[in-house]
Amino acid sequence: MDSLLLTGFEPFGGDSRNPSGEIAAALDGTVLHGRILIHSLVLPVATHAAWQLTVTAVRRFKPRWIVATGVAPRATINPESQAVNWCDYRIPDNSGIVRRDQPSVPGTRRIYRTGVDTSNLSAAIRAAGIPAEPSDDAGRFVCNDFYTHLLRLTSRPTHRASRRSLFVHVPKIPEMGGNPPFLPLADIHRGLVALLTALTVPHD
Ligand code: PCA
Repeated sequence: MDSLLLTGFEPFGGDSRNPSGEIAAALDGTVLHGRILIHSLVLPVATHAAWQLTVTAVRRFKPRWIVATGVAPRATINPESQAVNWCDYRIPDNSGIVRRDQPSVPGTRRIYRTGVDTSNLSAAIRAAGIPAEPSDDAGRFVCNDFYTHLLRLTSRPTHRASRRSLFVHVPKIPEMGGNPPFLPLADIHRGLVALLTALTVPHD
């Protein structure tokens, strides 16, 4: 059976919830199209530790797709079309590190793009009744930092998940409090299942 690695993050910045990690954990063991097994990881909000765990899981599960998710104050689900190789953390990560004005990976490209069609996937989420649109800015915090590492790894043509890795930002849930916009957890869950189903649809 093929596999798909799905990651989400733990809560951070004083929040007690993070829908990305909760939904990743809930989808662990789900089978898509009767032939693709989801392996999930809930990652610490600290890029180095999160990336080490991901590399270990990629070696173990050899996924054909890697979908990473995180929460951001957005009104819609946003498949991210690119990572910018630049960090400018506005708050410390969960290990207390603040990376200001520095590259994520020194001495390499400034921009990494996904090979996945973010417009198609957004349309698939909307077809399930959930608001979605592509984004070209994953921020300058841990999610973008992590996405730079992910796209750099999977830009190698020989990688099993070459051009099949993606980062998705999801909105906050109402239980997190603070300012809207929010989307209910069940809606984000449904939207991500629609995305994963469309991403892995068999072409034969
Ligand atoms: N969102 C943060 C990091 C972890 C998460 O869920 C971000 O957008 O960078």
